[in-house]
Amino acid sequence: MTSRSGNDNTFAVIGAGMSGVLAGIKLMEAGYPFQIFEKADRVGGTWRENTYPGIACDVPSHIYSYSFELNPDWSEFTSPGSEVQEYFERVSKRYGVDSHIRFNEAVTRCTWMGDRWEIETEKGTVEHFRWVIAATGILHHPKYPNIDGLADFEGPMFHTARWDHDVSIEGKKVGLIGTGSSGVQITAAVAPEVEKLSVFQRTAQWIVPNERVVYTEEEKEAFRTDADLLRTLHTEMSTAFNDGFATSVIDGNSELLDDIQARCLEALETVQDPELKEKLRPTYKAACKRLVVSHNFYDAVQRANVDIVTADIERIERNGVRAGGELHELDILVLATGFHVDAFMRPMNITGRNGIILDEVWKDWPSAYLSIAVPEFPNFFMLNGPNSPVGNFSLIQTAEMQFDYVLKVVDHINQGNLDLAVISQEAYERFDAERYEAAKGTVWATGCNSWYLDNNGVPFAWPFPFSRFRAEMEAPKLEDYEPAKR
Ligand code: N01
Repeated sequence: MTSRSGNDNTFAVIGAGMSGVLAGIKLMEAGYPFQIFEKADRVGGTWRENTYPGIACDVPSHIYSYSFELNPDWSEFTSPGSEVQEYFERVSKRYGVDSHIRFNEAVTRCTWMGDRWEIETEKGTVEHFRWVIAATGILHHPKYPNIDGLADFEGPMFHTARWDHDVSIEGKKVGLIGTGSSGVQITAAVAPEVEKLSVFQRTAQWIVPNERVVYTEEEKEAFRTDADLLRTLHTEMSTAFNDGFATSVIDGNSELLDDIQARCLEALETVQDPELKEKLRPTYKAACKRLVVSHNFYDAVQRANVDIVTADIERIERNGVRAGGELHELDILVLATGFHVDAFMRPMNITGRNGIILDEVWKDWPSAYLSIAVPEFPNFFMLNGPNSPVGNFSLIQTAEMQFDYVLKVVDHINQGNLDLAVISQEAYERFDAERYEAAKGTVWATGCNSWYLDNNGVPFAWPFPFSRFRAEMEAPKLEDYEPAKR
């Protein structure tokens, strides 16, 4: 058996967000040498980049934690983004991952050299690694809207993931394009600060009302002193989430989704002005688009200084946005217009076996066997890659399970059973065809436009139950890997 610690067993991990830090901790635990490449100067990924007012986790914090590092100190049921960022920074330091991270060093090229990967970074360094784990995330390439005149706006204008904290919004006329999770959180947070907020809503959203729960000092102390209490809470929340919501979204006719929609409608009823209420009423099934969770959006939009503009945007002008023939004058324009969710590790140049280029393989839409592996890209794995359960389970739990899968495959190869980990074309196509069929029965395919859809309008997220995901991750089907052809 090859030793795990040998130099020829070195991993390159790309990205030091939630899943890259996780990979570092787990590789260290397993005794594999590794190097993490991070384009920015800090860990945290999406939580480092998204600092907009009101940012908070929309998944309960006690599930949005590593299972091996539960956090008794979450301040709220769904804690602010800055706390999530601090959590990742703290955990990365505590486990000694930081010293393995090459900050400010984006990977520009990965080329398969026949028995290892050659990795080049923006600094021009070229190194070789036996294994690559791409932990590059999904929601990190800002999508700017294709609206006439975007460049003509003369005031400050920025995407939500590039919030400019040097610009004060206080007492200003602010325009906000987009009402996804980011737009909704921003609306609630900035409405009391600004002179006027014009929210440009193209499609009404289902808003799930949540009560704001702030943990008391006594509760946090109990979590600190009673590890079982915290562990039980984590387990109960995860089980409820995976057996409940995660199961309902893959069944477009689920009763639970009807219950959720009823709760959303009740919340919508709190909007007093009938005209505004109708503007905010969605015309598709709840959870078709990703549900937006908020306890204060409907309060915010009923303020006298907030205007929900549903007329089509015609163009952006020097001093505002023209919609429905009317110019909405603005000092600042915020683009809450989402992300390019099909980019993954790109624009990195990734060339696999036989000179096959990933960009070519993914020219229609990215896909991967079990969201982890792509044929012709040996020893290359992804965490939260294409077809991952982005709309179903906790992304942290997903990444942990995916990592365990990767380690099992790598160990299998190190035991001399295979030369390389190359998923077979047949297994990839079989999985993809099954996934594609199953996707059509999910709530995401019930007739709405959302970032869950590929270019053909078919949802790309994991369309099977949690039990299948767990089974696939716990026991890799090693027969789906090719015998090596170098
Ligand atoms: O982006 P989105 P997001 N003209 O793609 C509109 C995660 N997240 O940043 O619905 C006018 O959801 C677009 O309109 P429509 C979470 O997974 C997590 O809000 O397509 N409007 C939509 O309203 C989330 O789902 C958290 O008609 C245009 C909006 O922009 C994901 O990130 C917080 C337009 C885009 O919504 C993405 O959320 C925030 C145009 N040309 C986000 N183009 C936490 O848990 C787009 N829109 C912290």
